[in-house]
Amino acid sequence: MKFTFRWFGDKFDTITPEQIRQIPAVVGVITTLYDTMPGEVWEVDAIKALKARAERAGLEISGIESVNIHDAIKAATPERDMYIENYITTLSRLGEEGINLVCYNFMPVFDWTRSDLAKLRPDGSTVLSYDADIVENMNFEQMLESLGSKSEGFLLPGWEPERMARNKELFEIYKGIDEVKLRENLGYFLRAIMPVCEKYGIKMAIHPDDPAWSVFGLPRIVKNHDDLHALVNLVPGPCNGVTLCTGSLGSDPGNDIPAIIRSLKGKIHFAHVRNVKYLGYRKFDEAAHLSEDGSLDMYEIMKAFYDIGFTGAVRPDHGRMVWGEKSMPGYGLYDRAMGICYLSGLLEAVRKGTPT
Ligand code: DNO
Repeated sequence: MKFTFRWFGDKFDTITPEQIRQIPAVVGVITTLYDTMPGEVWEVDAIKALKARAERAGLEISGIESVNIHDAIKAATPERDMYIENYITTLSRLGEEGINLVCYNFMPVFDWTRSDLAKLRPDGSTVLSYDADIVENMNFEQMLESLGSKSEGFLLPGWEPERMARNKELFEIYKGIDEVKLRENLGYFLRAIMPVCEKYGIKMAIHPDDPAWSVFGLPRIVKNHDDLHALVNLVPGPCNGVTLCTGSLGSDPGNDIPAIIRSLKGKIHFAHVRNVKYLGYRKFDEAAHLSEDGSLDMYEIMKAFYDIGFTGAVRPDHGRMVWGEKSMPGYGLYDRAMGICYLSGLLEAVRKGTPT
């Protein structure tokens, strides 16, 4: 397993690669060109500059999260082939730079959702939180407004402002798209990009839907064990795999995360490891990474990754906001750095406790 840390680039992040370099065990960043829009072709010079920036701090680019997918591809509108061509060009440019891991999602219109970005905990830290009673009593615009007002001026990863401005039009294009159709569209996309992925050895790692259920009536197809297996069977081959995000899948207590990890041996290309605390039906807070702070057994999770021989990139995921830090919601330095120390400690314990 290779420990990595998400970094949004000098222009958007409060954290520097030099700081990341000092977190024990971290060898690389997971990053993106955060000011490109879904569908845009990435400039070669911009990719090279990003890589050089990470390398200047002694880090590699371990993967891209994300090369976002244009809604025309997800909804199969007439422009989808053009956007797929653009995506292929971007992949080949990344491949030329030796970047061989790409995380993406196939959630219609928007990425992850929460009802609160800074819920106060008894210890004085704040966390991202989801309460279905709040979300289901809002329409999409109200939710956008509410998240925007709570983000303290920081961009929300995955919520591109330009895309959000088109949200009405975007909801329209998904009329008539159910889960079956959405999965077909994903298959069409994956079949088209697999040749370039195989040429460069680029592992495509789909991110699960977050939370793991449909929100605002939009179809969602990466929620549980069966969805993940449908995805890997959709297009066989070494480059089609998953991002095993314990927090997204873990939002549904019906998902047995260690069992899902074991069932996907060889198909997990990337891991996001974090904890969640269940508060009731479709209600949860994000927690510190520590098992006892939430509802997931983090030791069993790390053991499952170890047992299947997972050697790919792993990163800590959303942290609490602690010690007065101000940063993108979920993406402060301190709690994620604590998280990575804990995860690498668990891994050492698993490794030493497993007979060879
Ligand atoms: C949230 C992230 C997601 C993830 C995308 C992948 O914090 O885990 O935004 O990056 O869904 O495309």
